[in-house]
Amino acid sequence: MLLGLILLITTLAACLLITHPPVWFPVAITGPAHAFDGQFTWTLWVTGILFIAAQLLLAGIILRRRAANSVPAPSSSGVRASLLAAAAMIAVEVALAAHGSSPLSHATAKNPEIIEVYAHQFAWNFRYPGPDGVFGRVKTEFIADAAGNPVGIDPSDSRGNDDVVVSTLRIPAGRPVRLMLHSRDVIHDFFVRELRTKQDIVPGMEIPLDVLADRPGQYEIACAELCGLAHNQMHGVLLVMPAEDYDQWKLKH
Ligand SMILES: [Cu+2]
Repeated sequence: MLLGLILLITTLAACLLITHPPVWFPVAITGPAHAFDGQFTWTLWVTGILFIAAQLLLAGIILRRRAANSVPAPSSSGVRASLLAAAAMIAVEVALAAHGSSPLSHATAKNPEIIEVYAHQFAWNFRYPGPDGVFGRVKTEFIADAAGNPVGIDPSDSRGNDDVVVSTLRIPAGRPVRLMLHSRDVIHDFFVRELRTKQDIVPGMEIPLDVLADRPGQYEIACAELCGLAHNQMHGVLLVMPAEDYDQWKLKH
């Protein structure tokens, strides 16, 4: 009786979770993020229905055995049915995995706007190439936070004179952007919940991350790699601006 009740409550809770889902995630702002949410909903429905079916089957078997008050010997047809059910489950899971692989594979954007991201303990900096459209050379020896050169722009390279280094990441909505991720010190991780993306940033490497945001707004950039004592304070701001506002902002810098 108690077992039946527990089964009933868990099945009911599973039904409610599917029919009245809580707000699982913050708003999605890119195509892959929307696809991620779609995949999550698919997975929840398919596995939820399988779970409920399994619970009902289990409850039915228990009640029948209790009524008969006996435990019959395993039959070959029963074993066959179990194997078939297991094979069906595996096929469903493989299909789900195959369906889910496409949201996670990002298409490479054509002519993206390039913005450099520099992570260090425990802050973010972002570099834009300025009016000339070319980034100046950077060298570790020129890194000087107090002097306003947190990314180490080489003063002898004139291409870097107009580079813009800021602590808020501004990108235009509706246009492809390629973030080139750099670390000054240890491994960090660029994480914006609304992008549904986490990307490790490894010192000595330049890692591209394509983003095409479709919704203006202000979002949090968090470091998702434990990178030191003040890791929890390593926040940044991603500002997705209407494209015209973004162009205006660039003209002023
Ligand atoms: Cu970090």
